[in-house]
Amino acid sequence: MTETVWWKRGTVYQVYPRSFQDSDGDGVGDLAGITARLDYLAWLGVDAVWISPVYPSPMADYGYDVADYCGIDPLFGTLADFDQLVSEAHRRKLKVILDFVPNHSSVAHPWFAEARASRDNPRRDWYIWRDPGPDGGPPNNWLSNFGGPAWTLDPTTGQYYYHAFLREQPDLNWRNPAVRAAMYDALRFWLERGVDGFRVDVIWHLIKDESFRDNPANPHFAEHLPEINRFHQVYSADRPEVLDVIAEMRAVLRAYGERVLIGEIYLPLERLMAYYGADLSGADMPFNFQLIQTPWRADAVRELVENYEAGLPEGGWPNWVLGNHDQPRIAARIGEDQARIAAMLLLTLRGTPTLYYGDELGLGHVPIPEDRVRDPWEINEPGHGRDPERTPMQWEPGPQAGFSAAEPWLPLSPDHATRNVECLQDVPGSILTLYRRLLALRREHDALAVGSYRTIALGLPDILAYERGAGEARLRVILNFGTAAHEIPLPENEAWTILLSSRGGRAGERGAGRIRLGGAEGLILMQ
Ligand code: TEU
Repeated sequence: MTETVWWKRGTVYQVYPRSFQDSDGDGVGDLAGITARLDYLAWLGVDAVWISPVYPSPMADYGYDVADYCGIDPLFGTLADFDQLVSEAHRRKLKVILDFVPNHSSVAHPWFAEARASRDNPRRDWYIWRDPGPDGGPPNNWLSNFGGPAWTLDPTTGQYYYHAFLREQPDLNWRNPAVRAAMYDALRFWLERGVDGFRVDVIWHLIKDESFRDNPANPHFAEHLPEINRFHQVYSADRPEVLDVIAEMRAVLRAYGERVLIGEIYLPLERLMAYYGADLSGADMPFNFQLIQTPWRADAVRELVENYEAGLPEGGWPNWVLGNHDQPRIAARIGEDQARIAAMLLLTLRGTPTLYYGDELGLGHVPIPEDRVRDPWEINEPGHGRDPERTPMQWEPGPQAGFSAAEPWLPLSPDHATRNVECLQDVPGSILTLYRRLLALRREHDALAVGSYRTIALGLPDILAYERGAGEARLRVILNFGTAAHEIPLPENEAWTILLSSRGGRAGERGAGRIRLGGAEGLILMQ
């Protein structure tokens, strides 16, 4: 039971670089800022930092529109700053994972400038061009994830180009071997600089239906949903050939040893599992967003964990995440008390956990005044914006919470004077202390890091309980999703010691048999 690959044992911490730490006083976070905060990440006890895109970009989608796959945007710093970040991270035994955005470039990428210049340009086929439909409109019914049609007519050549996201984000043609070769070279560029892996953006989108068939209507579409849900995205994404591409990508990484490939995949469980690839040739970790998508109830989460575990291919390594820069924050979804339970769940389930910066402070939904909206999705489809979960990290009680010397690009949470690292780091019962303690326990106990998982049936609807085991060691996790206290019936003659309570205190408490569990309390017990 000694899984040694770092990304199986390790925990990942996602940094949204605009919002972590500003070092040059322009109100936007940058690479030197992240470097300056590496000691914090080491103190917290994570193993890897995943950085959302920092490539040169017009920032139509805040970096997810890349104009050069082998550079750093001046807003974030220089390649020298990047190298510095990697070496300082490695000095602290932290891995660095880059966000790679291969599905689409920016319209400002020189490749696209060439491609759009003429129909016979050698780069034309690097993107996806189609003649107008019979009525002169878009070639098919595919929609943009950010609202409106996914096709934009380019007047120079009279053809439409395809963009699964903004019109500023034209999709690359991954059926073209030259595109693949260029993108694999870009991966090597960063691998050579010491990057430990990639989180690959919308990896399930890379290949589209060869004949561009219309997507079928979704009978469950409701007006409150983003427009993209009008159709099932069965032809515009998740095509079987994408798995060959991912296997090629993975092979590029493997040539450099233990580098990890994490794929961003929003698909139902059965399809998600396909992305481990035949004989595990695919993504090392197809991102598992199920905790974000499942209602926060003990029975629902229990079922989800069991289904996920059961659905894993032989040898496939699990992973879990509670939130990211596209999703309402966990504390906003379920409240801070339950966010603590969620932290305990995330860090005690079997599989690699990914934390989203600020969740360790219990950061919630930050209201964004109309004149400060930044996310283009919010502008296209009000109500779906992602700014509230992208606000600056809160470091200290002082001005701008220590994030910047200037007004930050997005507002701070109104509670930043108290909800910040400095105020919470030494407080025994704080959520930050809880996260740190959980991360430490994961390192101390093989049962948590790499052990087996088994649900414990207690017959209490609000309680989720499970056992993690490695060798002789057994740990029990008992999580109360409700507000009522319970006496938990454990076998009479079984002694236990509390390792951690989600509310603080109680560590070291011993007993046998029944144990008291407070409302909204989570416990880790050692047998
Ligand atoms: O997100 C892809 C994606 O599918 C989400 O936008 C999703 O549609 C939404 O969160 C609803 O669940 C990735 C990046 O994470 C996102 O920030 C980018 O905007 C997008 O790709 C385009 O690159």
